[in-house]
Amino acid sequence: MQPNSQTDRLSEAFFRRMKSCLGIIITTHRGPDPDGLGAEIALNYLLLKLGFDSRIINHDEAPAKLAFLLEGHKIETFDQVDAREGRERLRGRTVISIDNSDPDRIGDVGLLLDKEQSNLIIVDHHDGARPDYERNFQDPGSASSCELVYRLYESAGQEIPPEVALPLYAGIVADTGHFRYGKTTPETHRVAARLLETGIKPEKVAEGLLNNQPLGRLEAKKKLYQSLRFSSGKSIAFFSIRRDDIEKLGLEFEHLDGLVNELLEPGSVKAAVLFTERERSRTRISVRSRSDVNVLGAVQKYGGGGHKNACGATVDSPLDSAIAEFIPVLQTQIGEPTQGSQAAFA
Ligand SMILES: [Mn+2]
Repeated sequence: MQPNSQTDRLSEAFFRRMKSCLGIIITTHRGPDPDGLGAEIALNYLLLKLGFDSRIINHDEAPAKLAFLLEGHKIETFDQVDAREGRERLRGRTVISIDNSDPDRIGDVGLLLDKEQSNLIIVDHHDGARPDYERNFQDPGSASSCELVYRLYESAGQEIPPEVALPLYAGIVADTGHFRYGKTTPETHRVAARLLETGIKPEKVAEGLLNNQPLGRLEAKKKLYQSLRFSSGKSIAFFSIRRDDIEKLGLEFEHLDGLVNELLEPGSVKAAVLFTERERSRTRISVRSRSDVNVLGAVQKYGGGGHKNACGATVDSPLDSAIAEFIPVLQTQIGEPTQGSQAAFA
């Protein structure tokens, strides 16, 4: 994001709204990722420093492999807090949803929202800002939520200590695909540079994000590539895996993160899809595409969301029907001829 008067105005409005809050709960989408976690940690640190009553409560526990981001920081789950303190005591607090504009994706933390969701504030960079944009702090032009939170530190004139710089940097690295994706701007690099100036080690972040996988991920890759197929015009590559196979390998679903990107390695492939069987009649569809190919519309047909080149949806269909239904939709979305009555894929 470019530092400009609009974002300055938005961050001013953000802090103005904070002033009337009795207490703050920071949360992120289910299945927390490095950007959501990094931005939560940094925002919570900032709000505490400014004297607010703030804590982080997520629906899901952070994945174990991201423990290196959480060192020295406290993130609670809704279940833990509910069991210990009772959810009633948390009512009336402002809920800040980070890296997520959809209240349905914050899981049980959404139970703390009032009927009109008037105690919800969104801090997010995903495409498709909500119509009540002014109330929130959203910038779809920003490469990451961590960059947005960095802007809040600047507006507040606060220094970023290394233990906060590390998760922020990790979120930026993760959401820009290591500074490769289209939303990576000069400002992204300037922010990253300032974070590195705190003395954090980029190799620690890279190893934590990339080379910290369980052995089973290699076995999962073998399974995935056995299932590799292409659309009839060969511009879509896709593979799939069953829940059973993931469980047998002792993996969680998030251990497959990033593998779908490998399918874009051939220059002729425009879009890539990973189908994951979540339950017998529930399938997760993860789509990636080349920078000039917008695939968001295809997943939005199924209530999904994300970015134009990286998005997903969860559908109530068994794995095989999800594949049979979605590939022709994606073909149409990217303009690949569906070749009349011919099968959509081989
Ligand atoms: Mn993000």
